[in-house]
Amino acid sequence: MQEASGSSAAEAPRAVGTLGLPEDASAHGHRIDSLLALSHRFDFVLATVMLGWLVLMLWRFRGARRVAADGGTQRSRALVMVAALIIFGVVDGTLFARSLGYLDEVLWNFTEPVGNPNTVRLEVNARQWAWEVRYAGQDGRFATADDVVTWSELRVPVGVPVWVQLTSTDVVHGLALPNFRVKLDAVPGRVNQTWFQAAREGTWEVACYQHCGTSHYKMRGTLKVMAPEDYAAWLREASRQAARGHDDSDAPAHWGWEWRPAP
Ligand SMILES: [Cu+2]
Repeated sequence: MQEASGSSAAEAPRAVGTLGLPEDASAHGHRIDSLLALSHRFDFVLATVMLGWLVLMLWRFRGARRVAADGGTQRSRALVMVAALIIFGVVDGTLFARSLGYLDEVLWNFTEPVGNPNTVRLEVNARQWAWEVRYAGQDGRFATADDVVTWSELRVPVGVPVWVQLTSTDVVHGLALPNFRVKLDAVPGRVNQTWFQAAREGTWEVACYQHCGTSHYKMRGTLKVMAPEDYAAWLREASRQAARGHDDSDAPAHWGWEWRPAP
């Protein structure tokens, strides 16, 4: 067990990109952002049409003293129904299809992290109120004496897949990496999985997105994206220190598990 940290949360930047979203520092986050942007464009067009229609009608009937709805004709009702179905099909159909594409090609597609020999694997244990992050250490295996554990500080190298397995020891927490468009529930008794890839170096924010108790706000951490050689050097030294300080009798510290296969 090694490297208790978490004091550096205040350093995390609050960069803001387009649409007021947190700056995207990931390889695939732009796909989420473009879906949101598309959704906003649909909203804008529909709101403009509806408000325009409202203003037009106010103008058209401005002199009327008594106006009663006549329910329209059969033809006008059919036209409204057809227009509503077309709008629903185009707007929701497009968003649905593109969301499915993202799920199939990125979020639920583990061929990239499984197949890439440089993939970094992390076991994350959420607890009230910190993120315990476990790295396999020099032997490449989890739940062994040279595992490195950091508190509320994730470290990953840039440009390679990061495969996360996540659980919780107490209540439901939510791992959020806003700059990487990652959100994943941490549920006691199960191991949830996701993956992402950092596009550039820097320090980013980690948050808990489930209200998990009175000190929920303390689950703010940092994600450090490092140059691969810096990451390797850090892990080598931390793993050496961890092996030296390993204590077999410290049962609560040994929460790691054998790496699970991809879902
Ligand atoms: Cu939490």
